[in-house]
Amino acid sequence: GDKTVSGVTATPAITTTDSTQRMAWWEKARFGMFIHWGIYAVPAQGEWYMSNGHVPLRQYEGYAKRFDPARFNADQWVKSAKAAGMKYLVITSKHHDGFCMFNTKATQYNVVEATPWHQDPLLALRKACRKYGVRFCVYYSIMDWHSPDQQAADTNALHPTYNPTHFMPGKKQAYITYMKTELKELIEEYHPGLIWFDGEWMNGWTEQDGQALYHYLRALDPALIINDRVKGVGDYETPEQRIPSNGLPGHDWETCMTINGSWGYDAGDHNWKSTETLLHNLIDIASKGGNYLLNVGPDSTGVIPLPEEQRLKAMGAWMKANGQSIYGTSASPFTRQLPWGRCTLKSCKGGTLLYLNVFDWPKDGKLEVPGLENHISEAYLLKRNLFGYHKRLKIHQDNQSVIVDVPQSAPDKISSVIVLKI
Ligand code: FHN
Repeated sequence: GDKTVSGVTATPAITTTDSTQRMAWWEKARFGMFIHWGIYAVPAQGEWYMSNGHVPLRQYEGYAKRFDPARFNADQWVKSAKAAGMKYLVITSKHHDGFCMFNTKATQYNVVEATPWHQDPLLALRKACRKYGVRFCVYYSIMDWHSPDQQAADTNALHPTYNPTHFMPGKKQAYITYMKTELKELIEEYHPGLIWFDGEWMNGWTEQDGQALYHYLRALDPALIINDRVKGVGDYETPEQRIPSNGLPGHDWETCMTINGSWGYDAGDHNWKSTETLLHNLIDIASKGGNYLLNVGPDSTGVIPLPEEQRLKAMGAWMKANGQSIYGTSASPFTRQLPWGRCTLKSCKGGTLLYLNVFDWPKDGKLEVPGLENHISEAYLLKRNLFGYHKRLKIHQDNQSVIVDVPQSAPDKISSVIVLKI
């Protein structure tokens, strides 16, 4: 509902009536794990290597024969996601290279038949997600550099460029039938909570094609969430590697981001973002009413790189103590950015909770909350003391602001949460 505190207006995550139910779990989740994993982990130069490296098709297929991830452990991946505070997991079922990481009957170019490993990681992950209470979801690329129905941009060149492909003459419908076969398998055998489309920019794929595919999938599973990259339609928007400065009011949206600079495993990319940056991103995104889909790129042995695991663990420690300021919240009611941090909002019995995530703790012990008249019935630190109690805080009105008297030192070095009950 629309919570108006004088001078500020809540911007609830508005969705159309028919999608409210469908989006409910996703809007509450706020935080998910993206996984880019495929045979591109063998050359270990990222998921675009086939195109960027101008690798001829037959040579690239050779990486499938070398894909044998002996250390893969689905439970370990899902437990890492859960421990980080992530509520859903989106894994690449088929990236642009066309290699299928699930046991599809639509092509033999898949992880069970074309590798010496002969295992289905998506089946294992779906089971592990069910076991640990994480929502299993899949990524699927419309652009397909391996499909005989699509053609690389320039096959005459010594080293063809694969992006963007276009349909071979008269083959578009054949490819759509191929996609529908695989998507039906994914829905009926792997039961994803959402399908994260990508590669919609290939030549010849139109908004009408996207809408037709969306409705075909909607008929197969009315609860299935589908992102906006199917083209021309979608249940939520997907800004990438950036946070829209004012969020996307009136829309569901999710920022996806890498921890280093690469989605798929790149052995040479050590440009890891700090845990502080990642947590501030999560808090900033939630304060704007969005979700954060944070990516890991496992290597060819089936292991998530240690720097990524370490950051996930550290984020989980913060989320364990402060997650209620993220989960199930909606965007900040303040019409302008707060100088010291971010705010999220949650309805509660008898009123509204404002969660103030304070990045820059006031040196003078006075936290000013501009534009908030004094409707506050309670103020306390979210962090509990040894006896399990929250520390209550004193407040007073100062013109158009509320001043909260806070302890001299910040309870948490990355972000400390103060709760105001209105
Ligand atoms: O080309 C892909 C890229 O490899 C990666 O999958 C990202 C993730 O959002 N999507 C595309 C680039 O926008």
